[in-house]
Amino acid sequence: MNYFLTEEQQMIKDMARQIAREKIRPVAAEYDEKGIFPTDIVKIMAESDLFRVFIPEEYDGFGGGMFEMALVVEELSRECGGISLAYAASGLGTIPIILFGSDEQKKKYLPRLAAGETLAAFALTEAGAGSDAAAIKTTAAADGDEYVLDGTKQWITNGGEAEIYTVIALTDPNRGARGSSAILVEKGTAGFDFGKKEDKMGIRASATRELVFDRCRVPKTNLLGREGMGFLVAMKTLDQSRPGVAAQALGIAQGALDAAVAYSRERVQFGKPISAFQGVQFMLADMATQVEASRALTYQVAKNIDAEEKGVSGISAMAKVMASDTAMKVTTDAVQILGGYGYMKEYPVEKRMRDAKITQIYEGTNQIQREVIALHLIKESVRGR
Ligand code: COS
Repeated sequence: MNYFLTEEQQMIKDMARQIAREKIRPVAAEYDEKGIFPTDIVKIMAESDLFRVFIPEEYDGFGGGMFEMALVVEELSRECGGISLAYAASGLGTIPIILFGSDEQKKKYLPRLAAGETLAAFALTEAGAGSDAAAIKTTAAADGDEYVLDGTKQWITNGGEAEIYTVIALTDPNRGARGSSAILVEKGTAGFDFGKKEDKMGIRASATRELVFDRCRVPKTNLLGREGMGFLVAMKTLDQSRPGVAAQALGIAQGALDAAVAYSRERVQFGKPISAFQGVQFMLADMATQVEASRALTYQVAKNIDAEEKGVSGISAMAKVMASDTAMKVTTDAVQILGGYGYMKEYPVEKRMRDAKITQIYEGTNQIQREVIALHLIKESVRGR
């Protein structure tokens, strides 16, 4: 379907597609199997200016937004949902700086992120605080003109690889969600270390690590926004970033659909390519319809976010739910169409099924997304809209 991209958006999409085909495709299976972080591909993305697309022009970006980021993430994810995540998770870590950073903080960090010299990461989750994001225990105690961080963050994407972390920690542990703050911490700061690297089902080329803070001192000037705004920073960041997960899911689904269509034309059974059988045709038709519907919703939601529409939590959650449930369904059906071959590592669909699964879980489980959508609906109804 034609989405009437501007010339610049088409160029961005084409550039991401080219990198995906020429650089990611040849290494995707190996990086997945060995769990290799794609430092080399990140460098190529940086040289091709892909990290600039969602950063404001005054900080060396191209001035686009979530829509441009989504175009890139989708194309990269068509070849590998793990490698694309180094890019997407850096986007997630950059959003709070764009939304809540002071001019000084933006000047310090955004040009480096735009150039792709360094990656960012976002650290909210802890062992006991996943869906219940307000249950975090990591503290940031004020001491003179510094904060002293103590605690452990879990499952942080780009952990160990990123240089800049937005960490949500309690500056006032007695006030729960309202006592949390968002604080920037740089890799290399004394008292900031990395725990074990996780061995995952999918997205295996991406780095998922613990962040361990042990009397880690950072200047108070690293605070994003004001003290007590941490939960708001986290929620607003996730409202913006969830279409990014949708775009990743969309790319994974499109890649699986492409593989299933191609295979169905080549695989001959009962004297005909299996694409001639209605049972397979109906599956492909449903897969394509779900992918296109997810794309339309994801693109539109990203555009609404970029237009600074208020109250996007509901539609942002819808895009994430729709695209990630689609990715799970489409990748599972692609494995079915490839049959026994689909189950084998030699063929590139079982990996897509493994990669798709996380998109229903992270940046808020799809159960949490449905809760967000329902609450939005009810609030709108109370307001009589
Ligand atoms: N934008 C702005 N404010 C928001 C908000 C949003 N999207 N969502 C909640 N808030 C505000 C609420 O309005 C409320 O403010 P007041 O205290 O002034 O009334 C405050 O934040 C607390 O909200 P609520 O009571 O709804 O918080 P809950 O603890 O019940 O949690 C959910 C709400 C479940 C939506 C939240 O915890 C969440 O998103 N969880 C998933 C976290 C997640 O995505 N984790 C994945 C890891 S991060 S990669």
